[in-house]
Amino acid sequence: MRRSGVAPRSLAYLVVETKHVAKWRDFAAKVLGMQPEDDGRGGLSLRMDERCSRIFVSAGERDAVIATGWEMADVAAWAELCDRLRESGLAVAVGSRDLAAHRKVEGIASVKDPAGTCVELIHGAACAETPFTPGRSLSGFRTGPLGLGHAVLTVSDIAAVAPFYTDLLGFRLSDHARRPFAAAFFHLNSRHHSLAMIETGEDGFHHLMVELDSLDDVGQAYDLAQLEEGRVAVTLGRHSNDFMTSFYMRTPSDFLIEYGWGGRSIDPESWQAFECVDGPSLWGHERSWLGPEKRAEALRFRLEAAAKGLRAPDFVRSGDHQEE
Ligand code: MBD
Ligand code: FE
Repeated sequence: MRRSGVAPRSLAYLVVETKHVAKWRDFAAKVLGMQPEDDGRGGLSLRMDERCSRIFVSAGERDAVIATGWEMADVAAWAELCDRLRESGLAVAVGSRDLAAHRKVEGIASVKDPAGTCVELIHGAACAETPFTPGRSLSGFRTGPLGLGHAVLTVSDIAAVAPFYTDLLGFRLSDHARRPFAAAFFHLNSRHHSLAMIETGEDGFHHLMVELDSLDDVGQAYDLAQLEEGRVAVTLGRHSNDFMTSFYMRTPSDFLIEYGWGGRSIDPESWQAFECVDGPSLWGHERSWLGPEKRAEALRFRLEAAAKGLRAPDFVRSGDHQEE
C-alpha cells in the first residue's frame, strides 16, 4: 500500500546540547571515528560522510538531545509537509536564516512531537568541500540514501506518539514488540528502521544508531570503549529484527550511541509489519539500562532463540570452507 503524500527520505542529523564539548570532541574522534569541527559558536559539527555535519553538538546548560533532523527530497516536498502539519493544527515554525546557516541547510522548519521532542524538517543539506577524514582509522559510515542511522525515543505511551510520525509525517511501521519491553520500529527507506520508540514510562531520547561499513570497525571500537570504565552500556549482540550486530556506548550527554554493522535492507513497497515475538536480540546485548527482571526475561528470550536456531542470513555459506 502506498502512503499518500510526502514523507521525509531519511534521518539527516541529530542536535545535542551539552556542558561537555571537550569530552564530546575526544569521544567523537577517538572512539566513534567521526570528524569534529568547530561550529564557530563554541560547539561542534561532527562529520561522518560528505555532509558538513551529521551531529550538531551545541554548547549549553543541559545535556540532552534537543532535536532530530529529517530530510525532505526538495523544497516542494518540504512545503507540502509543512502545510499538512499546519492543516492538522500543529504549530510549525519556519527556521530563521541563522538557524538554517547553523544546520547548513537551505530550508528548515520545526514542530514538536506529542512527547515534546523537537522535530526539524529540512531540505538542501550542504556537503563539505573537503573529503571526510575519520578521527581514527576506519572503513566508513553507511549513510547515503539510508540516512544517518536510526533515532530511538523513550516514551510513556507509544500509542500517544506514534500516530504523529505515521499519519502526519508518513513513517511506516516495520514491526513492533511487547516483551521484554514494548517497542515499535518505523522506516522511511530500505533501512529497517530510521525511528523507533521504547515504552519506558518516560519521554526522552534513548539512542542514536550509526552503522559502519565493516564489522571490524565495530570490533575495534568495542576494544577502545572497554578501556574506559562505564563506557559500554549494552554489550555486543545481534538484533533479531534488523539483524544489526552492535554494542551501545554512553555519550557525554546521558543518551546512548549504538555502533553497528550488517543491518538488513528491506523493500519498503512490499514490507508487511508484524509482531516480533522472539525478543530484541538473537544473542548478546546485555542491557545495563533495563531493570533486573526485564534483563532476566531478555536473557530467557535469547536462550530460546539460540535453542530454536534463530540466526540472521550470513555471508559465509555452508560449503565455503571445503577444499577443492
Ligand atoms: C534495535 O536497533 C534496537 O535498538 C532495539 C532496542 C531493538 C531492536 C533493534
Ligand atoms: Fe537501535
